[in-house]
Amino acid sequence: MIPAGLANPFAALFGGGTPIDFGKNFKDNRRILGDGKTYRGLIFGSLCGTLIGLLQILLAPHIAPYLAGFIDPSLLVGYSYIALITMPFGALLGDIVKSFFKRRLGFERGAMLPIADQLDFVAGAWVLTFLLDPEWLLANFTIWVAIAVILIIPVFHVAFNIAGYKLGKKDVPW
Ligand code: CTP
Ligand code: MG
Ligand code: K
Repeated sequence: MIPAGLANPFAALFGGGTPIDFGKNFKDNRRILGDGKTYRGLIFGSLCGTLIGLLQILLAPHIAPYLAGFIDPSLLVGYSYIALITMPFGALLGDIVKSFFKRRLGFERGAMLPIADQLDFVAGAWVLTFLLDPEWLLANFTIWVAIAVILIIPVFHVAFNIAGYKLGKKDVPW
């Protein structure tokens, strides 16, 4: 989940420039996606997420011996090179789909839409990975992992958004 969760903060850090919707409006005369969804954010956000995942794979054999005895081995997630790409890329696709619906509901770019803003990336990451590597997703993500992820996310979401605001990378602290 770390590569998926970091994709959006990295998009905020390196994003900007040409918006994915090229500034165009939808039938309702509102932006299709808005200026908050850019090609640079999508590309660098997914790329950085994948690099973080590679780093995890490299570090895992060195960390695992220290975890043995402390945590239930069934909680250790094996890796998949497909998921390494689909988790962060899917996360940002989920974020884009959410923005499409946010615009249709009349929310401006950056407006807060609780729950959707926090869970968009989880839905996107899991759906895309389910489509391309269902075996890995179903083998590793039990209901308990899903519950843990959903409980932990709001904490990180708040922390990262405040950090992004303080760094001047976000206009609002959410
Ligand atoms: N970002 C980007 N490209 C993406 C996703 C994010 O450039 N594909 C950058 C944008 O600068 C964006 C910031 O990361 O403003 C924060 O992302 P997010 O909170 O997802 O976007 P919002 O600005 O809140 O826009 P929206 O209301 O559409 O979610
Ligand atoms: Mg936002
Ligand atoms: K988001």
